[in-house]
Amino acid sequence: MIDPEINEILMQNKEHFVIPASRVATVQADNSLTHAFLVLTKVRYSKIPVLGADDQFEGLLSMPMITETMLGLEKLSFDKLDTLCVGDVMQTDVATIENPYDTEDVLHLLVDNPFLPVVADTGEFTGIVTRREWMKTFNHLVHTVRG
Ligand code: 2BA
Repeated sequence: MIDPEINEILMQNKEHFVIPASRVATVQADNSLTHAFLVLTKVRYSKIPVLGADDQFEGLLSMPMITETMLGLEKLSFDKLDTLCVGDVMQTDVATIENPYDTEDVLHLLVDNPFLPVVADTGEFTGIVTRREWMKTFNHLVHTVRG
């Protein structure tokens, strides 16, 4: 269990915990892989959320998931990029959180995941919690706690 006094200091930074959906780069599950290839190249993030109808969270997409479909025996082929869509290749076994302020849960999951999608109980994607923002929170903590 996290010490309540420590948790209180962590929560002083709580307005920065979530990057809202409006500021997160995403693709739609029914987008072609050609479109997704261009988006990932442009935004430069290694993995981004995939959304379905009504902003429902569907999964995550990275460039290797796309380039895997281009591998031939001796050369790369772009042929499948227009016939397959994001939903065909995305990762669906994804750790998500409903409550971004559940410190215990978030810290455990951020060990193995660089970011966590925040998903409401309705399935709607509302934003992400990133390691970067949490590192800033820790920085604040270690400069605040006195022995
Ligand atoms: P990565 O793309 O592997 O990025 C690792 C770290 O590199 C990021 O950590 C950030 O500090 C920096 N970084 C990478 N691309 C950046 C860019 N275009 N602008 C600014 N900084 C960039 P975090 O900020 O902790 O993000 C962790 C992961 O969360 C990222 O891993 C990415 O997969 C995802 N992510 C973060 N912000 C995002 C956003 N606005 N839209 C979509 N995905 C995002």
